[in-house]
Amino acid sequence: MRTTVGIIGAGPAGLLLARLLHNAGIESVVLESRDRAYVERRQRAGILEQGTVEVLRAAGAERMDREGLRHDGIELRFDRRRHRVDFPALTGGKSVMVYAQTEVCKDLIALQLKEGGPLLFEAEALAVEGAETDHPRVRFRHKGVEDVLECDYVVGCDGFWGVARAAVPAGRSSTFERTYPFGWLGILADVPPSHDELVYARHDRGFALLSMRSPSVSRLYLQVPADTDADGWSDEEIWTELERRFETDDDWTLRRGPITQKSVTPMRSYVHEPMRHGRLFLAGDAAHIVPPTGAKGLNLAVGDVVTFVRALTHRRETGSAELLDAYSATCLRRVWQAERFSYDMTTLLHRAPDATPFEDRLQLARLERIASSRAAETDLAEAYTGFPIG
Ligand code: RFL
Ligand code: PHB
Repeated sequence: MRTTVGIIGAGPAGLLLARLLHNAGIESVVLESRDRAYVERRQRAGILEQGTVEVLRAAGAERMDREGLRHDGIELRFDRRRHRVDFPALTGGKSVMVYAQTEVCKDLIALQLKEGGPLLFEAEALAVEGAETDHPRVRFRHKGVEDVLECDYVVGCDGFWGVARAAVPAGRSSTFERTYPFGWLGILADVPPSHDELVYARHDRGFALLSMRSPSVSRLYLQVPADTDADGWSDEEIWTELERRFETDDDWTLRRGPITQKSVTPMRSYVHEPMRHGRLFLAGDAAHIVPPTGAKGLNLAVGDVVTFVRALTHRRETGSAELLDAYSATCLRRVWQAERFSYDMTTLLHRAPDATPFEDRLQLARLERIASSRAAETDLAEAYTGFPIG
């Protein structure tokens, strides 16, 4: 098999990349180790930055505009108080959209199968070879049979556990990492969201987040110890703990409903530099991970693939490899801003197991600062709604 761009992974990064290349008239083949149902059901991100919405809209994902929910703010909850951050007022009109990653993937898969290049499910990449030559290859196994995909470029969109990153020699790369001593217990529940915007709560018992998937489905998270088994929490215990952490001095109440899914996610910050080795490019979670508190992971993946497509188009139109050569540095500037913001949001809102009373007071002072200073609040609103791509 031969193609121009070999794409490993059909998460949001790989699927969007295939679509953008198709729209630019560039051939690609996508290899995905899992089956279609698995990719379409994996519960993850919920928040799209305005820039991400614009990219997806231009790519042809039109259902998003019918079913996505535009959000103009979030609520910070601490000390039994509520503070709303008004995005458009602070950022000159920007907002975000609640539209689940599952739906983004369904839309892009449907488009690709209808009019794009090959998208192979149950095709596991085994290794990337020849990244330093003009003819990189991906060795893969499709439904039990081994094969080779010959390419001009390979883009590793295979997430944190993929194989692409391993093709960069250890002596040529650096990694920067932090793991947190807690995770998130996430649930989906068949109950209308108890608030019309997301609520990020800091509580002495730990962080809690109220999000949603639609006007009738809630998505909620609780900070739990990193090694927690989701099945160790009964539905009753989850609702009671959520209620405690969201408690306010007014008459706000949390609506309960049947829990349809629960799982625990570890929290990590991670960056692999550089994001390119020869003709192998890394994009999305394959190159970097942020803790989900800032809602940045999927949005970073979108920025990476947009940057790659711009660079490759520039190369084909002008003959200049300047933008391809700048790919890693261009992406990393935005990546590190998202790393910083996600770290700040995480340490602002979570309670570390060994937190001292001094640190508790500092967290409250940081929150108080955001609630009382337009400058501090604007900093949060700008980062949350997204930094420009490129
Ligand atoms: P993905 O989604 O992990 O996709 C990688 C794909 O590669 C496949 N793969 C392989 N295929 C072939 N051969 C191999 N050897 C392969 N190895 C792996 C995998 O099966 C998979 O299909 O990476 P991608 O595309 O870079 O997308 C990144 C996002 O998924 C991720 O950053 C976000 O989900 C993070 N995230 C959030 N991001 C946001 O922007 N906003 C949010 O609100 C948000 N909330 C979240 C999140 C992530 C969470 N979890 C579970 C980690 C909330 C949570 C709880
Ligand atoms: C989600 O809806 O899954 C979600 C929303 C905001 C976050 C993280 C996850 O910060």
